[in-house]
Amino acid sequence: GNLILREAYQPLAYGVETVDLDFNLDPQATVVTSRLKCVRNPDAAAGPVVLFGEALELVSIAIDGAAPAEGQVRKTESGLEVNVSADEVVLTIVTRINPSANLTLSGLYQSRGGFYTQCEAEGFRRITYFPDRPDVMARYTVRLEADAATCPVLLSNGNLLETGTLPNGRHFARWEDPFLKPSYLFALVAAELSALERTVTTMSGRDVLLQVWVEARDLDRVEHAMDSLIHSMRWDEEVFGLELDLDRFMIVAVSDFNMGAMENKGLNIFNTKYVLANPDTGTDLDFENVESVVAHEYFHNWTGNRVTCRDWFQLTLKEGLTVFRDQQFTADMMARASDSPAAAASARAVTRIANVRGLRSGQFPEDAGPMAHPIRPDSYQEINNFYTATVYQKGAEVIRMILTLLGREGFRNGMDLYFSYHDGQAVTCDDFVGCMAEANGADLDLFMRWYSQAGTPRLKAEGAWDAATGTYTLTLSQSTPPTPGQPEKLPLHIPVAVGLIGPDGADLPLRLEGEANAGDTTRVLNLKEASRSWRFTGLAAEPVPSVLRGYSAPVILEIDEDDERLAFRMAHDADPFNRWDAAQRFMERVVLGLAADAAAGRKLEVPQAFGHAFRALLVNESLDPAFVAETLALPSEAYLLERMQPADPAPLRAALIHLMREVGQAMQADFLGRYLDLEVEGEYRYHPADAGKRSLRNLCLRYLAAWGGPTAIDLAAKQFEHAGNMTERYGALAALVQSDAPQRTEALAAFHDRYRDDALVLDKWFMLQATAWRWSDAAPTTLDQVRALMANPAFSLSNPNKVYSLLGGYFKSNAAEFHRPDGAGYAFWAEQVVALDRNNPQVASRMARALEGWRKFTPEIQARIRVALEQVAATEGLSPDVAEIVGKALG
Ligand code: HT7
Ligand code: ZN
Repeated sequence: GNLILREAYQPLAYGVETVDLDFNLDPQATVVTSRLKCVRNPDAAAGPVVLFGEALELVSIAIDGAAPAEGQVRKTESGLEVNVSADEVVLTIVTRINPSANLTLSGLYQSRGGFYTQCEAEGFRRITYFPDRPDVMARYTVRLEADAATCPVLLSNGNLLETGTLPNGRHFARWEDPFLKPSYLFALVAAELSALERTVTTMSGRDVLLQVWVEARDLDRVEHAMDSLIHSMRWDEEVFGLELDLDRFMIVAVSDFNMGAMENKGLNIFNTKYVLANPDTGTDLDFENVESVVAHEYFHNWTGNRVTCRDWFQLTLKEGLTVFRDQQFTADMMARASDSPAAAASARAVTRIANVRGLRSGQFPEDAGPMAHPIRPDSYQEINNFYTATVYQKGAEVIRMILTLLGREGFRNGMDLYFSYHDGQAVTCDDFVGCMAEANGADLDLFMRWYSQAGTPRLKAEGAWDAATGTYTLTLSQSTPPTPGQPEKLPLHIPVAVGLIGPDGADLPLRLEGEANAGDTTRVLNLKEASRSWRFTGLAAEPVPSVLRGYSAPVILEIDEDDERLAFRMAHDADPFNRWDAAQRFMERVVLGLAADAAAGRKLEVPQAFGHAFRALLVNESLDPAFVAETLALPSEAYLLERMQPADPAPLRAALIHLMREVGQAMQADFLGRYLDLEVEGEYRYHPADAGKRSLRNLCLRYLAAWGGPTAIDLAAKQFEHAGNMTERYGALAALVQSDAPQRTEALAAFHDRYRDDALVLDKWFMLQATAWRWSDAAPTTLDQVRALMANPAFSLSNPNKVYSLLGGYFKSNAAEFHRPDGAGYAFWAEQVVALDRNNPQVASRMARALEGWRKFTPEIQARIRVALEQVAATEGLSPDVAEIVGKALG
């Protein structure tokens, strides 16, 4: 494929000052007239005006109002080049496009009769010829004309200037965006929608209009998105002093969307999944996701829009930073609802745990596979493939480490400096880190390696106790495994938060050699070399180290801890994150041990020490239920496969099933006791305290259902029947789907009937069946079920949400079924990837990525996967998106 290199960046010879767009909207033949004032860039080498274009029909082009001279406009592989000699030139370009035939969901497309755009990363060039790069920032005006009956609402970025009616049942609207923006932030919507509206006053006293636009039938599900938007605005004002800069801010929900949402200036467009939620249709998790995605897109207004990326290699500049901001926001929102400092700390930890779970199951596999890249990649073939867990989640971890190094105030000062220097500009990650360093007089040169080195670093911690001197020496060593194109790795600057726990379980005040007094109980040690030791003095007895508290760096911690020590930290670690992590480590050890036994045909037995430690947490009523639920939930299969060498899904699944069954049975009375105690009285509200109870309650139900005794199945069926909200209904269904009891079929049918016309809820129904574990060999295979579900009238291969739920669920969240020994899962994968690729390469590529980590499996499994990868790779007319994934996988 065509490789784009970061080092090859060059500014364009001509930028654009103003853009005036006119859309005559029609499903099959939309005519776009674009008037561009192009201006020579004094900092760039001389050259033509470069315009990108894709899937466009050029109707006409005029240069300063006149027809071009012979040879003045040249067609290139990627668009047009216009040769001009003046420093300023006005191009008037007319193109014709067919939104109804655009199934890529990039550019201008149709969904349920309306028109919507998605321009990031390179969709604008599918609308009109344009220097479609983020470093070209311009002022936009937009005129929209459409059929008034089918598209009564006409929206674009910025402020509404004028509306009016026209002959032939048509109408128009004119919009103006007062801020400079890159083309990827352009948006329009023309559809039949209704809005929930609020007016709020910003910190400087301006009244702004907020609107959430949805189909009229969904108006009873938008309140939470609106509340989330208002909370986000307040938070950004309070924490970063950042205010909404427009008079109007709009969110629009659309059913067909490739990703979660898009931060277009003043006109955020969202996948319905991240807008719509009410107690009957959305789980607590859905409410949480809506809140964080609304916040994420809103926060982009400053980190992304006011200051944007110079080129797409800098994507983490806006994405890592904005994910970091939305994670901080969520933690604050969770903590705010707590009634004591300890509860607030636990609530924050629960947010942190969710973030780290996501990193371990989504980003670690990426870092260990053929697509491994630094948070700022050096090259790509298709930019759409680089909206990755590495750029987003690991990018957020890197920002979080900067906060750890500089402290709250220092970080805020760095942010302030960043906006003072770069507002209205398209910049690089060096610019951002440069501001952080300058504002704090800090040296972040070594830290910059986090931007250039791929792979998950291993951090080894070893302790040595000297009873004679009361000294504990902690040695930290680091190494990063090779990744494609990066055989050798250099040491990174790793902030390691450390505590020492005394024999009674209490944290010890820490005193490093040479210090006069003991200080805090958690200290950040800055590891900058391959290995270094720290000596803690003044200790009365050998301490238990608690390393990498709060997960202070995105690394894999290697520390030798026996079962007893893990149980001790599960019971006592004062850092709630590490307390959870101790439980995860214990579970991982037990599960991988059982998997090895299963592979060797040995009898499976859960170690007693684990049972005791697990039970102690289960029955501990003084702990936040949300936290307990996290500590008792198994690590994800995706993460465990990463830790298993070689990965083998079948014995792993046998181990997981065995563990859940045995624990469920052995502790049935405790699970039942907690289940009964945790019932939430009163009307549903989305509140962390209630959500935590529901979460632990549903977890108890899952363990009980895993055991499978008749009382357990009855309990789940009863919860399903009497559920007062979706969290309880879905929790019960998720428990029942595990069983082979007749109640499983009944509940699935009842759920389907109740929500037969509700696309988002049916996505859950598809997903649950695609990801279900088979608890008996007598049950029909999941592949047969997935195939059958594809024939359901509610399923559609052209709706990304459906594909992500059913096919994504099967390919990515059901390893044992997908990797079935006959290879039928892979043949199905190849068939679906190729079919999807004909219409929507972005979605196809996301499905294709399910097999990128194939080299971690046993040789037999690899041999079967290779066949499928080669089959896809050999397909004619493959998109660059899928070609890059399978090419790198095989390469
Ligand atoms: N910045 C947005 C990215 C996005 C996107 C990228 C490629 C193709 C389709 C897309 N839809 C949205 C989302 C975000 O990070 O906020
Ligand atoms: Zn984003």
